[in-house]
Amino acid sequence: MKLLPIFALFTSTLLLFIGCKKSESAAEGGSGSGKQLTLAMMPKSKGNGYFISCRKGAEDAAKELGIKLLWDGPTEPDPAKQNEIVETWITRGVDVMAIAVENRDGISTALRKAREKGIKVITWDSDSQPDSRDFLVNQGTPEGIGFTLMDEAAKVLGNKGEFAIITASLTAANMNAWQKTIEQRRADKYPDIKMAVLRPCDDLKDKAFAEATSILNAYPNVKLLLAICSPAVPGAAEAVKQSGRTDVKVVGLSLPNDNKRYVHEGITPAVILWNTDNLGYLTVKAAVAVFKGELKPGATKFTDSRLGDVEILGDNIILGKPFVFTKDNIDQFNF
Ligand code: RAM
Repeated sequence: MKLLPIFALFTSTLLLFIGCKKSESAAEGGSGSGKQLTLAMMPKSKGNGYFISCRKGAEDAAKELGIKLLWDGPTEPDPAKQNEIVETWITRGVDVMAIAVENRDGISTALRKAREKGIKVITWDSDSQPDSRDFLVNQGTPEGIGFTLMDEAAKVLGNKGEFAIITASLTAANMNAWQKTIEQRRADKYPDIKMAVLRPCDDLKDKAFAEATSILNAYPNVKLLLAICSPAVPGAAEAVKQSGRTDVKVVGLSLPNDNKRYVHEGITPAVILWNTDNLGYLTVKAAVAVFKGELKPGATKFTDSRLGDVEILGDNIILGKPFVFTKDNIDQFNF
């Protein structure tokens, strides 16, 4: 019986030593053990156009750095599947992981386990528990995104009336962070605006369509659908279109290409987003820098050849401010 703790101690010391060896001298895409550095990167779901768009930037950065990029995840949002893939990557002994997290609390144990095995872990787009990763690559601050959403919603509503929120899930950290800052902004600046109801759509367009349709029927005073996940904006807009309601508008976070027709038809006055290509690109650059020991907790900026100086707030690497696409500028963009 007495042996076990010693064994565990020995093993963990040994694994710690291997972990250190891994990150030493990882120049030019190497993992320090002579083999190519392997970064395992996971979207919330592979079928979501938003993450497909992020992947392009990730692939470009990986090519630039000469590293091996593993891109895998559930086809549709599935927290258990995310855990499963993390376990597979732990067994495989990847060098560093970058995870866009569906269920903040559900995945954190697996990520801590990866770190105990000497694997570097960061999150991107949506966070895990902070003690289960080094950094979050965040597309914007919660205030930057939540306040922009509420300000655009207020503009459409004329600073009064009711709106509804269609979110992706109740477990995703990014969704919960934005809901908080939307409410903060509403309470601070728009007391005559009321949030009538919030509905999750599992980050699926068809489900967002169904949720939007039931909101339109159940909440006749709701004049704006605030869709804070990318599949929900075109889903909600199609629901408004098919309902024939001309008194209800849609605003939300989504890709310009998926919403151009609804913007030009006047159903969606504003689509808000960031440069998804740069988000994927920055995530790879940051992950490799963490692995190489070039980016450590406490850093206040990250300087990159393509993106320049990127601000770091605490343990959040901030891509930048969101952009508002409208009928006047949306055709200038193609993603
Ligand atoms: C969906 C996902 C993602 C979020 C975007 C805005 O694609 O929920 O996490 O950042 O919407």
